[in-house]
Amino acid sequence: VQLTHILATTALAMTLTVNAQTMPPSGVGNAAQLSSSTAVRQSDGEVRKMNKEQGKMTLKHGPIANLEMPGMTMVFKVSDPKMLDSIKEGDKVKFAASKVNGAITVTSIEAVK
Ligand SMILES: [Cu+2]
Repeated sequence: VQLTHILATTALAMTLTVNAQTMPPSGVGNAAQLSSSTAVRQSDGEVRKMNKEQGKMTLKHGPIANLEMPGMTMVFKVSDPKMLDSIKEGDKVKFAASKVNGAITVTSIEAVK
C-alpha cells in the first residue's frame, strides 16, 4: 500500500513538474499582471536639459511616489530618445519614471500647457 502511495505521489509530482514547464502561456499573463501592478504614476517636473544623443535628460521633479523619491533636480535616462522630440527645455511636464536595469528611467513624458 505504501509503495503504491509513493508511486502515486511521484506521478503527481511529475505531472506538476510538466505543468510548470508548459506554463509559458500563463507566464505571459503573469507578465501582464506584473506590468499593470507596477503601473507608474505620473510625476510633475520641469525640463532643465536634454541630451538626445545620450538618451538622458535633467528634470527638476516633484516627489516620485513609485520610486519613493522626494523632489529634486537630477538626470534621468529616457527609455526612447524620440520622447524628447515632443518637449523642450523649460517645459513643465508630467512624466513617469521607473527603475530599468538599475537606472532611473523616464518611460513617458508629456508637456503640460
Ligand atoms: Cu530624483
